[in-house]
Amino acid sequence: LSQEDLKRIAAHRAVDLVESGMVIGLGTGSTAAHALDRLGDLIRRGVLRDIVGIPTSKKTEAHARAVGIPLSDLDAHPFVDLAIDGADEVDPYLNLVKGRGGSLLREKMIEGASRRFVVIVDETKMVNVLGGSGLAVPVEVIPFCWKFTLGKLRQLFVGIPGFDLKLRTDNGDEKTPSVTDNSNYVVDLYFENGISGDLVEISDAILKIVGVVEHGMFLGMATSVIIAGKEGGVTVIER
Ligand code: DER
Repeated sequence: LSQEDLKRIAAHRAVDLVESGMVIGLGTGSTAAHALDRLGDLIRRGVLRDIVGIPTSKKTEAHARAVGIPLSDLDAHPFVDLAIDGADEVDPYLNLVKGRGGSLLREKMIEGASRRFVVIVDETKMVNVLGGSGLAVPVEVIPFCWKFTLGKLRQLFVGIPGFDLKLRTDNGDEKTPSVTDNSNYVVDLYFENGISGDLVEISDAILKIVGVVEHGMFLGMATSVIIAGKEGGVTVIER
């Protein structure tokens, strides 16, 4: 089974939890895309009715519209029944790293407003320690004086071996920063040996930096994780 097959298996298992009449948080990324396709299919076939989707990015909004999922937003639906989304990393406590697709702010808003937040991953996303994959932990920052904010983030982690950070750009040139749906920039943090220490304290310290909008650590938010293993077996971990 390919990684794409595993993503699809996990996504379909999550969509099995959707009932007619639900308000659904629609995640962003390649795994969540399979959930959108499945939802659209079930709505088109009349299996699911009166579904309202709350998209976590402009990309997801376009995809959901294309497959026929009725859409709204948090202003109209401040209480979401179930959010389904992928993750970049999942630790043993169901803490997540998300946002490598740049949608972390809207994802965190919508998933934070959801009664249930089901994370769908293939087994390659499981880590022992957040940041341990060596891939980015994103932080959304305002464009105004982003170098100042980047410096404050660097100060937080100075002295941690293997730490690095850099502005996310479209083509490696700081003159063309990647811009989020909210017209902000992203600074990617890298922890070669994973994030050591109290994740909540680290989260608070990052959020205290005034130019920081939000970060990609989703702590204590997932209510369950659906993991598709390489043989096609599915493991569900409930919080
Ligand atoms: O950017 C995001 O938050 C995505 O949900 C990401 O965490 C998972 O994307 P993937 O399903 O394409 O790996």
